[in-house]
Amino acid sequence: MDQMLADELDYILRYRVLQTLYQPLIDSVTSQVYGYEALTRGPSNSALHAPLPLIQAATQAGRLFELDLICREQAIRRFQELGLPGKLFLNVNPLSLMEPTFRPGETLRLLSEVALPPGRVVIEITEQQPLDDYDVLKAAVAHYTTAGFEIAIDDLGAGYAGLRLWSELRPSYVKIDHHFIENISTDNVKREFVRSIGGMAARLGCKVVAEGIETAEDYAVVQSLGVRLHQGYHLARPLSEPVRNHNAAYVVSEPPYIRLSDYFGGLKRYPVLRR
Ligand SMILES: [Ca+2]
Repeated sequence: MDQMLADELDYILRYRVLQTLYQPLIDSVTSQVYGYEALTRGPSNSALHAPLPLIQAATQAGRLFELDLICREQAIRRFQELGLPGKLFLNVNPLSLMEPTFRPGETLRLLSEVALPPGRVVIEITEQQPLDDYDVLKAAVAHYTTAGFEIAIDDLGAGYAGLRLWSELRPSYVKIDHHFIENISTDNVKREFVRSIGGMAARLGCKVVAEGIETAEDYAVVQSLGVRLHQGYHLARPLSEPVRNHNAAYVVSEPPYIRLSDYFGGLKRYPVLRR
């Protein structure tokens, strides 16, 4: 990794210059918000703004666990500050769960500090990360489920390990990757794929989330296939102060993004982390 990027990462982690956005999951039966997925962004003018380069840089620097923990902490604190309803879906990198420095009590301690019961938190584990040690992951996940958290398999169908993870981890949710949802209204193969995931999930007592719903046509098809929980730009964008009522006719405008240059030279005044 080049030095500039390493410095930028160091800066972002040190001063926690990260923003948490929340994207609602909508329950199509009640038309209400079911919960929110927390999504993290770096500063808007940084090469590490988008999640992927940020995660890649942290992985290369051996600081993935640190990044994960900061993201999680911010997501939980802000969720409670905003008093958001429903469940909080947190992306947790399986590699970070498997890191030797992983401290399992950390999240529980934080939740009790902000009085958020673990039963309202869903840990999303992506299937996109190649894994070689399922036993370690299973042990980490068992810790969470014993403590009362729920588990979701994220990006189902995007990688190679989805069905294996599903059978090993016995999640409460599977989130179907947006690839299978986009243009489902005109694609029979995608429709059959989603239909069979729905059938399998129903028999296993697992809830299905369709991600990446961007059009009314796709939304109608996914609903007709019996998928109850939905997420996507067609329904609600990720925002730092997201909608609470899905039917609300207002749009909350996004506050200006954090810019790195605002903080260089003015670090002391920067209110990054509310403790
Ligand atoms: Ca996710």
